[in-house]
Amino acid sequence: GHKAAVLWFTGLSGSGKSTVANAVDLMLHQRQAKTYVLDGDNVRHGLNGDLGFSDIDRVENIRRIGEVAKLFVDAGLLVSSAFISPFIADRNMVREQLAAGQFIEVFIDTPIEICESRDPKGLYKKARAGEIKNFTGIDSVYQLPVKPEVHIKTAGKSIEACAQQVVNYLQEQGYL
Ligand code: GGZ
Repeated sequence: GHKAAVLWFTGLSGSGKSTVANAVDLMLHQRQAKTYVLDGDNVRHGLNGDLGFSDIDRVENIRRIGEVAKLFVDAGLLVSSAFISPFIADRNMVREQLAAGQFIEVFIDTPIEICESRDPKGLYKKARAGEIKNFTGIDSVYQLPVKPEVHIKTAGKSIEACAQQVVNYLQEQGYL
Protein backbone atom coordinates (compact mmCIF):
# COMPACT_ATOMS: atom_id res chain seq x y z
CA GLY A 1 0.00 0.00 0.00
CA HIS A 2 0.94 3.64 -0.34
CA LYS A 3 -0.41 7.04 0.63
CA ALA A 4 -2.21 9.21 -1.91
CA ALA A 5 -0.65 12.54 -2.90
CA VAL A 6 0.15 14.80 -5.80
CA LEU A 7 3.74 15.28 -6.86
CA TRP A 8 3.52 18.82 -8.21
CA PHE A 9 6.39 19.26 -10.66
CA THR A 10 7.12 22.91 -11.47
CA GLY A 11 9.79 24.45 -13.67
CA LEU A 12 10.52 26.13 -16.97
CA SER A 13 9.60 24.87 -20.43
CA GLY A 14 12.25 22.33 -21.39
CA SER A 15 13.38 21.84 -17.78
CA GLY A 16 12.47 18.14 -17.85
CA LYS A 17 9.28 18.16 -15.76
CA SER A 18 7.34 15.70 -17.90
CA THR A 19 10.37 13.49 -18.49
CA VAL A 20 11.18 13.18 -14.78
CA ALA A 21 7.47 12.86 -13.86
CA ASN A 22 7.09 9.95 -16.29
CA ALA A 23 10.26 8.29 -14.96
CA VAL A 24 8.93 8.63 -11.39
CA ASP A 25 5.57 7.26 -12.51
CA LEU A 26 7.28 4.18 -13.97
CA MET A 27 9.27 3.56 -10.77
CA LEU A 28 6.12 3.87 -8.66
CA HIS A 29 4.16 1.64 -11.01
CA GLN A 30 6.88 -1.01 -10.65
CA ARG A 31 6.22 -0.92 -6.90
CA GLN A 32 2.53 -1.65 -7.57
CA ALA A 33 1.46 1.90 -6.73
CA LYS A 34 -1.70 3.27 -8.35
CA THR A 35 -0.50 6.29 -10.32
CA TYR A 36 -1.43 8.81 -12.97
CA VAL A 37 0.45 11.53 -14.86
CA LEU A 38 -1.17 14.85 -15.70
CA ASP A 39 0.77 16.93 -18.23
CA GLY A 40 0.25 19.16 -21.21
CA ASP A 41 -0.23 16.22 -23.53
CA ASN A 42 -3.39 15.00 -21.83
CA VAL A 43 -4.73 18.24 -20.34
CA ARG A 44 -3.92 21.24 -22.53
CA HIS A 45 -5.38 19.58 -25.64
CA GLY A 46 -8.56 18.37 -23.96
CA LEU A 47 -9.95 19.74 -20.67
CA ASN A 48 -7.99 22.99 -21.03
CA GLY A 49 -8.09 23.26 -24.82
CA ASP A 50 -9.83 26.62 -24.48
CA LEU A 51 -6.91 28.18 -22.56
CA GLY A 52 -3.81 29.99 -23.81
CA PHE A 53 -0.80 31.49 -22.03
CA SER A 54 -1.97 34.86 -20.74
CA ASP A 55 -1.58 35.23 -16.96
CA ILE A 56 -5.32 34.80 -16.51
CA ASP A 57 -5.42 31.62 -18.60
CA ARG A 58 -2.43 30.14 -16.74
CA VAL A 59 -4.22 30.78 -13.44
CA GLU A 60 -7.31 28.96 -14.72
CA ASN A 61 -5.15 26.17 -16.19
CA ILE A 62 -3.59 25.48 -12.79
CA ARG A 63 -6.91 25.84 -10.94
CA ARG A 64 -8.52 23.13 -13.09
CA ILE A 65 -5.48 20.87 -12.92
CA GLY A 66 -5.50 21.25 -9.14
CA GLU A 67 -9.13 20.18 -9.02
CA VAL A 68 -8.46 17.16 -11.22
CA ALA A 69 -5.39 16.20 -9.20
CA LYS A 70 -7.50 16.38 -6.04
CA LEU A 71 -10.04 13.97 -7.55
CA PHE A 72 -7.27 11.47 -8.32
CA VAL A 73 -5.84 11.88 -4.81
CA ASP A 74 -9.33 11.26 -3.38
CA ALA A 75 -9.36 8.07 -5.47
CA GLY A 76 -6.16 7.00 -3.71
CA LEU A 77 -3.57 7.59 -6.42
CA LEU A 78 -0.07 9.00 -6.47
CA VAL A 79 -0.48 11.70 -9.11
CA SER A 80 2.41 13.32 -10.95
CA SER A 81 1.43 16.73 -12.34
CA ALA A 82 3.87 18.42 -14.72
CA PHE A 83 3.04 22.03 -15.63
CA ILE A 84 5.16 25.16 -15.53
CA SER A 85 2.77 26.60 -12.91
CA PRO A 86 4.77 29.85 -12.79
CA PHE A 87 2.88 31.62 -9.98
CA ILE A 88 3.51 30.97 -6.28
CA ALA A 89 -0.07 31.92 -5.38
CA ASP A 90 -1.54 29.28 -7.71
CA ARG A 91 0.76 26.51 -6.49
CA ASN A 92 -0.16 27.46 -2.91
CA MET A 93 -3.86 27.45 -3.79
CA VAL A 94 -3.62 23.86 -4.93
CA ARG A 95 -1.60 22.99 -1.82
CA GLU A 96 -4.30 24.48 0.40
CA GLN A 97 -7.08 22.51 -1.32
CA LEU A 98 -5.40 19.29 -0.29
CA ALA A 99 -4.89 17.81 3.16
CA ALA A 100 -1.55 18.16 4.95
CA GLY A 101 1.09 16.04 3.22
CA GLN A 102 -0.96 15.49 0.08
CA PHE A 103 0.84 18.20 -1.92
CA ILE A 104 4.49 17.61 -2.66
CA GLU A 105 6.13 20.45 -4.59
CA VAL A 106 8.95 19.20 -6.79
CA PHE A 107 11.08 21.99 -8.25
CA ILE A 108 12.73 20.89 -11.47
CA ASP A 109 15.56 23.41 -11.33
CA THR A 110 17.22 23.62 -14.73
CA PRO A 111 19.02 26.82 -15.76
CA ILE A 112 17.21 28.62 -18.58
CA GLU A 113 20.40 28.42 -20.66
CA ILE A 114 20.08 24.63 -20.66
CA CYS A 115 16.32 24.72 -21.35
CA GLU A 116 16.94 27.12 -24.21
CA SER A 117 19.76 25.05 -25.66
CA ARG A 118 17.47 21.98 -25.73
CA ASP A 119 14.53 23.87 -27.25
CA PRO A 120 12.90 20.66 -28.55
CA LYS A 121 9.94 22.50 -30.10
CA GLY A 122 11.85 25.64 -31.17
CA LEU A 123 9.68 27.72 -28.84
CA TYR A 124 12.53 29.65 -27.18
CA LYS A 125 13.82 30.60 -30.61
CA LYS A 126 10.37 31.87 -31.60
CA ALA A 127 10.00 33.70 -28.28
CA ARG A 128 13.40 35.41 -28.75
CA ALA A 129 12.30 36.43 -32.25
CA GLY A 130 9.08 37.89 -30.84
CA GLU A 131 6.94 35.35 -32.71
CA ILE A 132 5.53 33.99 -29.43
CA LYS A 133 4.50 36.44 -26.73
CA ASN A 134 4.33 35.80 -22.98
CA PHE A 135 6.88 33.01 -23.03
CA THR A 136 7.92 31.88 -19.56
CA GLY A 137 11.44 33.02 -18.69
CA ILE A 138 11.60 35.40 -21.67
CA ASP A 139 8.73 37.84 -21.33
CA SER A 140 6.56 36.09 -18.75
CA VAL A 141 7.56 35.54 -15.14
CA TYR A 142 8.51 32.30 -13.39
CA GLN A 143 8.28 32.69 -9.62
CA LEU A 144 10.83 30.41 -7.95
CA PRO A 145 9.52 27.95 -5.39
CA VAL A 146 10.22 29.19 -1.86
CA LYS A 147 10.29 25.92 0.08
CA PRO A 148 9.71 22.98 -2.26
CA GLU A 149 9.55 19.56 -0.63
CA VAL A 150 11.95 18.29 -3.29
CA HIS A 151 14.49 20.51 -5.07
CA ILE A 152 16.14 18.82 -8.02
CA LYS A 153 19.08 20.55 -9.65
CA THR A 154 19.05 18.63 -12.89
CA ALA A 155 22.27 19.91 -14.48
CA GLY A 156 24.67 17.01 -14.93
CA LYS A 157 22.22 14.45 -13.53
CA SER A 158 20.55 11.59 -15.37
CA ILE A 159 16.78 11.34 -15.65
CA GLU A 160 16.93 8.23 -13.43
CA ALA A 161 18.93 10.04 -10.73
CA CYS A 162 16.40 12.88 -10.71
CA ALA A 163 13.48 10.45 -10.52
CA GLN A 164 15.22 8.49 -7.76
CA GLN A 165 15.51 11.67 -5.68
CA VAL A 166 11.70 11.97 -5.75
CA VAL A 167 11.14 8.28 -4.94
CA ASN A 168 13.65 8.55 -2.06
CA TYR A 169 11.66 11.45 -0.64
CA LEU A 170 8.45 9.40 -0.80
CA GLN A 171 10.17 6.53 0.95
CA GLU A 172 11.78 8.66 3.67
CA GLN A 173 8.48 10.42 4.38
CA GLY A 174 6.49 7.20 4.57
CA TYR A 175 4.39 7.54 1.44
CA LEU A 176 5.61 4.17 0.13
C1 GGZ B 1 5.39 28.86 -21.86
C2 GGZ B 1 4.46 27.72 -23.65
C3 GGZ B 1 4.02 28.93 -24.18
C4 GGZ B 1 4.30 30.13 -23.47
C5 GGZ B 1 3.40 27.37 -25.52
N1 GGZ B 1 4.98 30.04 -22.31
O1 GGZ B 1 8.03 22.85 -23.50
P1 GGZ B 1 6.61 22.60 -23.68
O2 GGZ B 1 5.96 23.69 -24.63
O3 GGZ B 1 6.12 21.26 -24.04
O4 GGZ B 1 5.92 23.09 -22.38
C6 GGZ B 1 5.38 24.39 -22.48
C7 GGZ B 1 3.90 24.28 -22.29
C8 GGZ B 1 3.51 25.03 -21.01
O5 GGZ B 1 2.20 24.73 -20.64
P2 GGZ B 1 1.78 24.66 -19.11
O6 GGZ B 1 0.36 24.27 -19.07
O7 GGZ B 1 2.74 23.82 -18.37
O8 GGZ B 1 1.98 26.20 -18.66
S1 GGZ B 1 1.38 26.95 -17.39
O9 GGZ B 1 1.57 26.07 -16.22
O10 GGZ B 1 2.17 28.18 -17.29
O11 GGZ B 1 -0.04 27.23 -17.63
C9 GGZ B 1 5.58 24.85 -23.93
C10 GGZ B 1 4.21 25.30 -24.39
O12 GGZ B 1 3.27 24.85 -23.41
N2 GGZ B 1 4.06 26.74 -24.50
N3 GGZ B 1 3.36 28.68 -25.35
N4 GGZ B 1 3.92 31.32 -23.94
N5 GGZ B 1 5.15 27.68 -22.48
